[in-house]
Amino acid sequence: MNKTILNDLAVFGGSPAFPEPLHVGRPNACHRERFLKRVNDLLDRRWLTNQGPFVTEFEQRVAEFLGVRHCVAMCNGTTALEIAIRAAGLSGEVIVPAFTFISTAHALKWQGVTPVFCDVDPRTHHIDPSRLEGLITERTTGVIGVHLWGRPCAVEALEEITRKRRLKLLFDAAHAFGNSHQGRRIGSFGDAEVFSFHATKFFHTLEGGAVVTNDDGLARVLRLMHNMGFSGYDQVVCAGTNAKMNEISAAMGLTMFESLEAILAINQRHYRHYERELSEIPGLQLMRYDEGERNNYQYIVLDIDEPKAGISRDQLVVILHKENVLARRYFYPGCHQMEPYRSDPFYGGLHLPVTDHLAGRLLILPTGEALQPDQVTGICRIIRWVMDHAPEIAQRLSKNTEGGK
Ligand code: T4K
Repeated sequence: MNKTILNDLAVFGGSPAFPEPLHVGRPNACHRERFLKRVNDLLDRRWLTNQGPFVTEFEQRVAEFLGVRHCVAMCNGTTALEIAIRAAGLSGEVIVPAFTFISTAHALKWQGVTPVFCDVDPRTHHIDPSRLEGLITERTTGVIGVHLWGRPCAVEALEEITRKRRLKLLFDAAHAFGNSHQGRRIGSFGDAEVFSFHATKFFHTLEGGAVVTNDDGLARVLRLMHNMGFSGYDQVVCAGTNAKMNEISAAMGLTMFESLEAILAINQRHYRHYERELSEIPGLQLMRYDEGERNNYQYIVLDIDEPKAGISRDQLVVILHKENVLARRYFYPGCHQMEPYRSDPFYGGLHLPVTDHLAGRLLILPTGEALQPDQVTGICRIIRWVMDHAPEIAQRLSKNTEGGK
């Protein structure tokens, strides 16, 4: 793992530091015996989906855990967003950040609503409330804030603007399960909040998601819409789709709850480890969490300031990948630079300087239960070594790229 000369780097022909890839988003394991026991139970019961007992229990656990009145469990986070959008009656235009996973924008588009991209605050990486009002038109019906990296976005400012302008407010809380804002768990802000329980989330149900809300009327519509509008046998009261969570996913969710504290402790330990190892390196900054709040620490976000670091984020990603550290460029490029938005004339001339700036310099490192402390040490050792030799490495990499042209 030790690198002493440039040629020791895998990118220049050396051996990779790790024999197997280290992934961002490697699923956390649950207590296998308890999960398999639940799977056996549901098979014995022959109740596999359609609001089975595990889904009902899972919904109750989530609602209790978050301190919210209603939880409707769904088959994934993207569909949960779509249903929240429909159930809340969003139409026309809805304002969202472009610095997010593409699902946030696509969920609107898929429902025939136009996402209007707002730039983000460079400090928080969240939708910038000071830019919001300038984007509101007579077609605007709502705002979707994203608690990116699990850090709460400007909840109060968004609530104030949307209340004043009579707009709906949803939150994409895909990253924020278990986290808090001013001591209150994320989940009960706005009209509704949406979680993802995808396998790559620290708390998962294989695939899965949920919409949570304190609004009884909205909860009723969400429940109808996620099951084809059925209100009982042979009775359909509105248009709907099939977005139900199945019993195996709920069994996984219930089992994950039993490991939640242990996984949070591992994530926090890894985060502190990275913090110790990567502090005071010129040009590198590890994103901080508000230590006064609950945090799931599921994203290790590193900011690379190329002029100070002497190497670009993209060069560092190439180096790490060759060493079998599959760091990710979340969220590059911003949604506005992806199709169908990029070539849609509606977005012609759209300039989101902060989004583009962040998308060009952030890097996400592996964490989670599958990662061992000595692997964190190894990842940091490579990064530090690269930073110590950044100008020479960057120069050689650019030469190689030019030579390859
Ligand atoms: N809103 C936001 C803000 C989101 O971030 C997301 C999802 C959503 C909404 C939508 O929720 P879902 O509809 O997904 O429930 C991943 C996840 O697929 C996605 O859930 C997540 N955000 C996003 C941030 O990351 P990719 O395309 O980067 O994932 P992928 O397939 O490259 O997986 C990451 C790594 O994990 C891989 O390198 C390998 C490893 N892996 C993955 C899976 C699934 C495993 O080792 N085992 C596995 O089973 O999107």
